[in-house]
Amino acid sequence: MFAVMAAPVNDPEHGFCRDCLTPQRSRAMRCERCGSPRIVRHAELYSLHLAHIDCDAFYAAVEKRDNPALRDKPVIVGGGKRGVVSTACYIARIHGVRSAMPMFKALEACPEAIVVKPDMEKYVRVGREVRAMMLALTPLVEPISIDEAFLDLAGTEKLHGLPPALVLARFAQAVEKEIGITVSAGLSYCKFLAKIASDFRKPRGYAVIGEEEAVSFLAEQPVTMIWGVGKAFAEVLARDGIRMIGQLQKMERSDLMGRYGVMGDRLYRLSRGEDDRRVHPDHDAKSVSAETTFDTDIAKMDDLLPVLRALSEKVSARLKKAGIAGRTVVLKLKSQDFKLRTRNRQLADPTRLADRIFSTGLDLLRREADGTRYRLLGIGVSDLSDDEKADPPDLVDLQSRKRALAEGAIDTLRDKFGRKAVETGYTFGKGRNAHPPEHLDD
Ligand code: TTP
Ligand code: MG
Ligand code: MG
Repeated sequence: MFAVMAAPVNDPEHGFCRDCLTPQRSRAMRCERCGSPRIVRHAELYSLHLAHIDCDAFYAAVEKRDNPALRDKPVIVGGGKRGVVSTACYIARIHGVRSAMPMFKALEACPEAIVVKPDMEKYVRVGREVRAMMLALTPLVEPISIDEAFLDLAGTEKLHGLPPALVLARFAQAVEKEIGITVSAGLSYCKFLAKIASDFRKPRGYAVIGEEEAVSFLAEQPVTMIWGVGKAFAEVLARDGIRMIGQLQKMERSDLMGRYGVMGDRLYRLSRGEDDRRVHPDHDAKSVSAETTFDTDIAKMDDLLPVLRALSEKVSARLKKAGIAGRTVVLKLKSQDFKLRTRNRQLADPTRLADRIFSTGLDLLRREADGTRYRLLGIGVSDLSDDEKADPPDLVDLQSRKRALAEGAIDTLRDKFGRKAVETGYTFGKGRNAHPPEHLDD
């Protein structure tokens, strides 16, 4: 029999399949297309956009990827000087092995485990690869540790042609395929619950916590689920008879603050699912810069200038992409005899504009154009911060305001038609390096 009326294809209650990403037309247990049981359904599935992603048994997963002989074995990564477990794969966890456990205890629990020494360099590299894939989804990625980050996917539906919920599932698949490890994802309306959700169905998990259910869901959870409630504070709460978040929900803010100070306020808000912290893009980097080494050494200002301009634009593009700005402009020069010169200048406000980076760099460069032949030129900004306070409208300097507006217009055009489409006066037809090298080293 055929259904008389087809249900709407994107009905959140019908959900989609995490394996073939097909939106479902009914509430059947298995995917109507591929038969997979991995269906996600949730009333708020297509309206939530705050995600938390965390790799599963990260170090161990990387080791298994690189040595297939380990795949079906219990694996513990750790040892070294402190003799503790860094992490254990999920097979070893069945036997009770946990992070931070002394190695001898872990081996008592799981004598057949294979112990692998940590290779931090490798984990950092893989962590960066995962992060780069996140940044392809949105610039709003806030790394929390080597293997996890928050992502705000609001407003990315047009870009991806999919709502955040599906983008997230597709991302998890892509990481498996391209990097060879698995991740778990949590989707919610705030950071607090997105993080809880990603931990909820590990490994290869995907969980959704909506606004509607937040309070009732939290009521059933232990207080240790609240950010900042560690072992010691949980004991303080336990002494006051508070073990579950539901108990906090029944208390007044003034009472909680009277007892626990600032932390009381946090308990009050988080217990009720109130968390308005935004996702702040990566501020780990101490500076953002670009540099290039010339084929032949350059001394003339006319030849250095277009290169400086191109590099400033590159730095600016990166800052804009990451939603950050820098307050100190740093110029770097290496002379023919490999002597390094760095010069910097602090601005009144942080900037992300190519024009301000360039003109400040130019001032610094003029003093160094003393006939010395240079083999390398670099420009960057440090003192990084959010771009919220960057480049305030400058009423005194109308000229710079105009340039900032023009730059916004150029960015829009470049987004649309590519970098080459718009040349500025400096990068176009001046000096020997009129067309700066295609490849600008980092
Ligand atoms: P986690 O994300 O906490 O743990 P995990 O990825 O191993 O397992 P899962 O997320 O699936 O529960 O930490 C990431 C890595 O950080 C972990 O692989 C190893 C390292 N780590 C330590 O070295 N010591 C620790 O105590 C913890 C918790 C993690
Ligand atoms: Mg992890
Ligand atoms: Mg983690």
